[in-house]
Amino acid sequence: MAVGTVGHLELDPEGRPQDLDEIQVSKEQLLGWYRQMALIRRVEELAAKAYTQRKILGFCHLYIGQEAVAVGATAALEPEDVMVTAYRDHGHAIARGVTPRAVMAELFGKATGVTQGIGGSMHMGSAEHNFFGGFGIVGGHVPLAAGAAFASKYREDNGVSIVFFGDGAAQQGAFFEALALAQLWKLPCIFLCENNYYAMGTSLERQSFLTDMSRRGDGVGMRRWQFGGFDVVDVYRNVRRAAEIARSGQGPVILEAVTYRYRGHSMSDPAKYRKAGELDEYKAKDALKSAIARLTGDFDVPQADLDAIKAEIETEAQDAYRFAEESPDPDPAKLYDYTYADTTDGGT
Ligand SMILES: Cc1ncc(C[n+]2csc(CCOP(=O)(O)OP(=O)(O)O)c2C)c(N)n1
Ligand SMILES: [Mg+2]
Repeated sequence: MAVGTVGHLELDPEGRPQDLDEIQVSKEQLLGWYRQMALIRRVEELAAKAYTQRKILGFCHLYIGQEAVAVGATAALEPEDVMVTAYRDHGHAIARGVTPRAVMAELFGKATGVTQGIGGSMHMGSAEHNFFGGFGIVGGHVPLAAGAAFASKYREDNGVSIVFFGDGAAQQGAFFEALALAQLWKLPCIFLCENNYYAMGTSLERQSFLTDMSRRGDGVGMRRWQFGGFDVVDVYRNVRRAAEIARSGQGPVILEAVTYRYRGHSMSDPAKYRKAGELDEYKAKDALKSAIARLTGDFDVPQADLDAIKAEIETEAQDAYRFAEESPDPDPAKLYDYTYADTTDGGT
């Protein structure tokens, strides 16, 4: 029995905890999440502008439309928990606490970027934030989270790992292997599929028989459920419950957040493959609109407060852009740092 629809997918309630509404969310929490989502979007809008001006080169995959997933999921975890994601990673970095300055400078390939301008758009990462990337190999990053979860279990440090991946990645071999071992060893890991309906230009129905990727867990006996990923409060509640399960030693959980990306796959994709009207249908469920509706409806937040947040965000995003523009390029002498080991003087 379906409990509702999100887009053209029926939401499957099987396995989903029934007590999610009991998880309280305060006005301050929701204001913070709204601010983060709006900031991520504005930073990416400016990144898109910089890309068209050739200030950002190489690949650049925007997260616009999916912000509620990264923000809600990050809020549901502890700062010590390990987070791993794919190449659509700018929003996850900011949600994890990396500054917009460090993200934008990384996009510009500058020395002040979060990975010193060496990684670029697809390889955001910050050990300080327990944010382990940012990976370009589709599905290849999923076992890394299982490995981090293994480390947590081995060290008994009470940590949980989360990995974000796409619907396309849920077809990849390394992904299946990670699921199998994580379940066998009852690792504290959350596998979170951001199903945005497309793997590059290929729609979900054309690339997968099953369209609820949480069902990938069935084959290994993993706890799994699916939820709508447009409302940050929903995301928070679902991931909170998954984290409680994983942290309590009951083993991993695989979740699917149904979401949608507004832009093309990357900056070079005009996204002409979409069905007519599809984009507008999803924009009606927009994460920022949903948060505003909750803030004004449930918490009586006045419009003036929301306007003030918007103005702050504009200042912060513009500051990040200027900072990136004015920052120095990386030192060419450091080109091979972190690529080759130094074997001079007997080093190995
Ligand atoms: C192993 C591998 N195969 C193919 C590619 C090329 N590729 C880059 S992104 C992508 C689609 C992935 O789609 P999805 O996992 O749904 O993520 P989304 O882009 O929707 O966030 C493909 C096939 C790659 N980077 N790595
Ligand atoms: Mg996808």
